[in-house]
Amino acid sequence: MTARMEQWSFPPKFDDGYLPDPDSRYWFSHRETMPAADRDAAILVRLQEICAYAYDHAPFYRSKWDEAGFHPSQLKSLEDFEERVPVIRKADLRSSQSSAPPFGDYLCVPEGEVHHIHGTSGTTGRPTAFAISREDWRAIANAHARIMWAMGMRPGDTICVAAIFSLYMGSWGALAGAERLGAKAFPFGAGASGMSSRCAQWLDMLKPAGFYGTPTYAIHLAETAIKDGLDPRKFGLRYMFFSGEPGASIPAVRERIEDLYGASVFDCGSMGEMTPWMHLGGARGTPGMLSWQDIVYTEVCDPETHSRVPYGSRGTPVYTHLERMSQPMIRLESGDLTIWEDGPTPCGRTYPHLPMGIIGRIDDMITIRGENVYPSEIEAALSKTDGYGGEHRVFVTREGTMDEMMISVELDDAGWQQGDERRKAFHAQVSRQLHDMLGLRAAVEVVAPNSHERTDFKAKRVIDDREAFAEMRRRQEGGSS
Ligand code: 8LQ
Repeated sequence: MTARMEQWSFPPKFDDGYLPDPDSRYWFSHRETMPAADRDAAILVRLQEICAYAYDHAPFYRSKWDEAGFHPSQLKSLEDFEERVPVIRKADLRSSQSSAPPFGDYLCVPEGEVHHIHGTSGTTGRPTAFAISREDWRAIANAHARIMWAMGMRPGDTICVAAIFSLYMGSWGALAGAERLGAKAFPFGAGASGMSSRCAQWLDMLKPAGFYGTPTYAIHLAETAIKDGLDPRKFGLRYMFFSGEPGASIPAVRERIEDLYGASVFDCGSMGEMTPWMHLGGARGTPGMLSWQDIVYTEVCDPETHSRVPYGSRGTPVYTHLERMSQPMIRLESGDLTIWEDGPTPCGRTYPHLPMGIIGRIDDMITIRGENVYPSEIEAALSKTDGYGGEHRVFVTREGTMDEMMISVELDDAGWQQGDERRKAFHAQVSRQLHDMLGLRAAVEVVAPNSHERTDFKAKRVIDDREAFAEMRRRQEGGSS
């Protein structure tokens, strides 16, 4: 069966001139639609190759696996992989890079082959460097072009990349895919002051078919365009694909963006480390995201045991690269939360399916009076409320021994103009929605449109000072003032 899998080899080799038949909905029709069990058999062989390769080239994996009593020759089934191969965490990568700088002892190619260096933002501790070889960059471009094809983008389409061009892999990954697809790449970027107005102006001029950014930014950009007297629906966008944060798989947010622009919205994205990060990525006809298992083998696992949870259940994705040679990630624990369903999907692909996308980071879950809630669920509830002005903030604090939450929500312009009655009604509506959808009783504040700051990157809507509070209390109890 592997004989019929298109461009499937180890090390990966791609025909950079290849394009599918223009009428095909699939880039690699066999790889995408083959029986899942046959694909799993091919994945097992690839995992054996990748593990042997990593064991030979990366002291990082060799020492971890020796310690865990695993040797690649023991890998006879996907269950062996799940049971015997320990997960790795971002902290392991950081510590490997601090003891073997700059790329860690999991760099499996000579440093001379490194073609791009990217990395994490490093806002929490030491940043991690991603060293991507030339061949891996080609693999990334090929994978992304393939997934963008599934969303409906075609050679010749103009694709605007409206995300910051820095170490962030989002913008660069979208650009690499657009280039490989034979699209007209339009790397507008983001991040400098005044760029949103100029972006709206360029979109109005160029009428691109595709747009990439974060969902938060797309909403901000539409608001900016409208303020500048432009109609985002006249940009002529047909496909908008998003990564970096929840939103594109939250129905009310997706509909809001579709409505603002008159375009189809697709969700994608896993982690910078896992580039080609579009391996979790949407396709025309299937809501949410697919897990493109022949690019990155994803297991949705119990966060404690790291064993796969049954389809239909919640768990955390654990990722393994199948088409990367420079810093292959083998069982990287994401710390995110999702639900997976078995394929096939409405688009005819036989991959597992994440109908709700990624719900959020497990660590971001907030517990208020025994109720657990994710920030994306609050966003979903507010986005469904008539009159929602587009931004909100969630404040979590500790009063006495109780955690308290307050949600500050913008009312839209039309509602705000209507005065007190409407504001009160909106307040009641929001409180009811939060209670009915999430079981939450939170204090609500209604504020004027544009009260909360907008961003061109990933939104940070939760302000949680419980840790600072606990920290202060510990200091006080420890006797220092
Ligand atoms: N994260 C990323 N994509 C997400 C999505 N579609 N839905 C919900 N949460 C998502 C370069 C790509 O944009 C991927 C990326 O953002 O990589 P980062 O910067 O390493 O951040 C990874 C985290 O962003 C994930 O663990 C998710 O929590 C979130």
